[in-house]
Amino acid sequence: MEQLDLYLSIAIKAAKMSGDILKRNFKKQFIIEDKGNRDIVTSIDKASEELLYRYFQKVTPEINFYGEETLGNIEGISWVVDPLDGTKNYVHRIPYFGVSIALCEDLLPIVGVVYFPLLGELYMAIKGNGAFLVKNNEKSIFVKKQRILCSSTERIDHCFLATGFPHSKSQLLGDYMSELENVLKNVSAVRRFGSAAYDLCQVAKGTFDGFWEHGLESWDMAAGALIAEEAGCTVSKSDGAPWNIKSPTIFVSNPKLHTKLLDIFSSK
Ligand code: 2AM
Ligand code: CA
Repeated sequence: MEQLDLYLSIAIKAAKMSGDILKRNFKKQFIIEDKGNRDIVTSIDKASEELLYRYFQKVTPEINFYGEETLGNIEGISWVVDPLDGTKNYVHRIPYFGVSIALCEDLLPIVGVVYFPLLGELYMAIKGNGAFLVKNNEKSIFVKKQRILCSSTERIDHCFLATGFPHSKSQLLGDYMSELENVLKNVSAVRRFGSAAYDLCQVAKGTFDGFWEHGLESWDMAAGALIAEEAGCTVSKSDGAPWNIKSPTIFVSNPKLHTKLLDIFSSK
């Protein structure tokens, strides 16, 4: 087995274990703490990260670990994880949440897994090998691994986009609102789900033609960005320059639309 295949299977196992924690506790009572800046963390985010940390330390002690709740070391080769992406959805019992796991080398993802346990969808990619979706059946058994591809929409006025608000960074709001106004005047529609990992996987699957957000963190997008790229998307910063997991802005779309969309963003 190739080394990256091995790391992918480790990431899938970790995502399933973490996803089980998220699913099991979804309807239960849990502790909600204030992180400041109108952000929150639950005892389930923490339990999921603890599990991921322990598992990765045990099976890949040679690899660094960097998670949203405990941080760590992102340099060199590192697991970059969001133990619960979509915490506010989770707290409000909305099923758009999941666990996001990326293996990164020098700030670029090379393996990515995102699992949405209530939707029964697990997305995965290895750099250079395409992107895949595996679904759960009614008995929670994973079936039907299928290759996923981005959309082929070419017309801006047909374009269906996802975005996220710069919720915790209010200094970004003014520019974002004028950008959003310009986008809304040009595209077919814009949706906002509250989980960057979900948005990115939906662009990878061709549901959305593109996604953009400012003020993101590495754990929000590392795995989803690789999955989108491997599904054929172009991933960049908003000026078209190469993206990495420390770029706070991500701009993802099918390649036919990318330059046209960048033009709309730069003409605000
Ligand atoms: P989280 O649930 O892991 O914190 C980018 O939008 C990320 O910010 C989302 O994936 C989500 O990650 C978090 N987020 C989204 N909307 C938010 C909001 N209104 N307040 C705080 N965090 C939010
Ligand atoms: Ca999170």
